[in-house]
Amino acid sequence: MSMLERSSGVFPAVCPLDCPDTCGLLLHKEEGKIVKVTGNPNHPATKGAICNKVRHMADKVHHPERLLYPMKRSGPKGSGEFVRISWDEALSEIGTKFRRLSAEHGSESILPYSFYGNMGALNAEGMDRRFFGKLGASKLAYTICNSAGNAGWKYTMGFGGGSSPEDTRQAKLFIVWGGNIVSTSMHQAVLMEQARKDGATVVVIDVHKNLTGRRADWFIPLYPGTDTALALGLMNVLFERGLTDEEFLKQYTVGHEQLREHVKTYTPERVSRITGVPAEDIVKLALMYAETSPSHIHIGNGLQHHDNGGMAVRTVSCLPALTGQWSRGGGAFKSNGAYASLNDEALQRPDLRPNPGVRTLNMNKLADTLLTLEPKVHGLFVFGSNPAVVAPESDRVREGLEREDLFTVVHELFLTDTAKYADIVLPATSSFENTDLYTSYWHHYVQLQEPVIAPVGESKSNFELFTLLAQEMGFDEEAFREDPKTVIASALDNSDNPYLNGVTLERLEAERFVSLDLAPKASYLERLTTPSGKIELYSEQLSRMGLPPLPTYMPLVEGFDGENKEQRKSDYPLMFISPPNHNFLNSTFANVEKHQSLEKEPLLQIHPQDAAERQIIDGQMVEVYNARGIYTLKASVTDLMLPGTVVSQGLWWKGHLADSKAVKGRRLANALTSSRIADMGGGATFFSTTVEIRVLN
Ligand SMILES: Nc1nc2c(c(=O)[nH]1)N[C@H]1C(S)=C(S)[C@@H](COP(=O)(O)OP(=O)(O)OC[C@H]3O[C@@H](n4cnc5c(=O)[nH]c(N)nc54)[C@H](O)[C@@H]3O)O[C@H]1N2
Ligand SMILES: Nc1nc2c(c(=O)[nH]1)N[C@H]1C(S)=C(S)[C@@H](COP(=O)(O)OP(=O)(O)OC[C@H]3O[C@@H](n4cnc5c(=O)[nH]c(N)nc54)[C@H](O)[C@@H]3O)O[C@H]1N2
Ligand code: SF4
Ligand SMILES: [Mo]
Repeated sequence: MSMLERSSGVFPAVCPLDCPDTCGLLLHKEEGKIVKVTGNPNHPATKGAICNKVRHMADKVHHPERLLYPMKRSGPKGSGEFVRISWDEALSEIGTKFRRLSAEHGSESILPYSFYGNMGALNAEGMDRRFFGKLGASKLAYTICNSAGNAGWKYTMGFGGGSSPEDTRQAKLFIVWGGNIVSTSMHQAVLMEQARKDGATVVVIDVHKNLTGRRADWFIPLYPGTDTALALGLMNVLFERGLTDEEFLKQYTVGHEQLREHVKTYTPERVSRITGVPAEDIVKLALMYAETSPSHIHIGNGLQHHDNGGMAVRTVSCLPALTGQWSRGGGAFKSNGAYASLNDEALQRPDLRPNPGVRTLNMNKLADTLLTLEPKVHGLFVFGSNPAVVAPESDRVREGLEREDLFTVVHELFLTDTAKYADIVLPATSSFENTDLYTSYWHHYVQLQEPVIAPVGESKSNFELFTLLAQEMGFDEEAFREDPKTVIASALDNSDNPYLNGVTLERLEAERFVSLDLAPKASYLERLTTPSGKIELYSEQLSRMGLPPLPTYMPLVEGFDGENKEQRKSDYPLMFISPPNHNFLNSTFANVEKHQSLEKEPLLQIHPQDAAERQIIDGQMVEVYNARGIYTLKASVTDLMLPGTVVSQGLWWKGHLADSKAVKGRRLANALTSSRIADMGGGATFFSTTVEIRVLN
């Protein structure tokens, strides 16, 4: 009997969330329902420990507000008024509309908008890519998360993978740079603690003393967007004092002589003025980095959500080369996604697309895409994402979603703020109702999910939905009839990726989690895929793009550093940082009572000095505002940041205390953020945001 057929029992599963850890789970099922979620103790990397968010996942899967059937809009866009329809009606209405839009405006007037609400390869980037490709829709650039940082890493290192989790356990110096791993990658935090027990020093570099910073041996606060300068200051000390590994530099890097000259201007004194980090601390950290081996730098997502975010990650990722850490058991991590890269040609079938040259639209620009882009987008299909909450410039995104001439379909588990703007809402299964393949962008195990419970209500997986829509559109290729396991087998068959050797569907079925083949990792330094095949301290590629070829500090477009205080006299003299919180996952769980109660309510952390200047007292309701919008929430006066920076964690959108009449419509962090594009990779600039604050009257 399959797991699905057995009404009770404990069954293996995979955490589907967009989190590096990709935990092995156990689902406890009684009478066809999941009653409890625990960690799978047999998983080699996550070892049975899971976070609090997912321990309460059963509340989400069987939540009374889950969408159960297709619906059609019956009130104004955004009102949330819908009437039930059948799947047949829904599919036929979407098909009719898509055919008409293609005939009248061309297929590029249709845009799929999705992200990784479910990380499964088949549901997040499989059948959907086939369908919208064959349809000839506009392509989406998936840039909202880590694309600036990943690009920055790749200009330096080429290959999109770094230190393995197991290696970080050996570190004697563990630096967390712009990340909050206690909340966002708990198993990496466990390895950090184990390393510390064996004598490692933990340093956290952040604009805000987050939960990870509070555990650090040394917390180093800095001004937002100044990480490049800090890393250049460290390089200055390393070169000036002869602390670099010259043998390593000669053998494995290009551009070290130019870099040595270039960093002379980044003296600790100058870097101190820019970053707010005392000059003696810059020297101390450089000496610590030179003298401690092995060392590990965990590069988080925070430093790259900035105008200069690509360069920030590029610059930090040069550091291990300067001290030869890559040959001493140390290194750095930004993402390990590339070790497990699948056969995308087989999975996504780009060959089905009739118009390969069609435009690609940057998802960070959704507001402009809906409001000003020509030729217009007339059809929007959203799944696995909640852009009305998570995308920058949310007031304008919502204005775009209100367009009467826009046909919007949203496939979701819940009536999110985005779904409220849909013409057609379709119910989605949770990942525990599907078959899917999961890789991790942190550890090295591939996992299989098979259905444990039946689809709730009339919900359908993304995979099934797009096969049905393909039928509706009359797409008769075999690619739209393949079953999930066939697709998994072909996605794993990737001759370009030696790390996938021996990872097969059959083994996954028998073993559930299968390790990548790590033998090729022994020649990591020979496998770098930069144009020179070496670590590129100097990058010709960047030069050709009009960016500085050597790591170079560029001030934020919107924002200021300690050297550039004039801008602080502007209308918006504070920097607003809105990183994830502990109990939500982006906007997921923000509508589940358990998770809300753990977070209580949105808070604005403001420094006592900034609060005093504005006569703000702890616990008062305040309005954070700029030219883009207003966010109303409660002030929490604290010195966890340098003066000039304010922080609010979590993407709130539903049912919290601040969601009262007085602040209606003013409850979104992203009302304040800009949709400017970062220096590299088309990345988002959420944290390069300036604001002013007043007491709410
Ligand atoms: N609990 C929880 N876990 C999550 C998520 C979640 O929402 N909640 N989201 C998941 C996703 S999609 C992602 S991408 C990851 C992200 O997880 P992380 O890589 O940990 O990154 P963030 O949490 O976005 O930001 C980390 C830190 O960057 C800091 N920061 C902001 N600007 C700067 C700067 O200029 N310099 C420096 N040095 N620091 C700065 C912020 O204060 C914050 O503490 O987490 C994943 N895991
Ligand atoms: N201000 C600010 N904004 C940010 C960030 C920040 O730090 N600050 N972080 C950014 C980052 S790093 C990211 S990655 C993005 C994330 O933004 P999103 O990708 O939008 O992530 P979530 O908010 O988790 O929304 C995912 C949605 O997918 C739905 N879903 C889950 N599984 C499935 C499925 O199988 N099928 C379908 N159809 N739907 C499903 C969930 O119910 C949920 O509503 O947000 C970005 N926005
Ligand atoms: S969200 Fe991350 S830490 Fe939590 S269970 Fe999922 S993979 Fe594990
Ligand atoms: Mo993300």
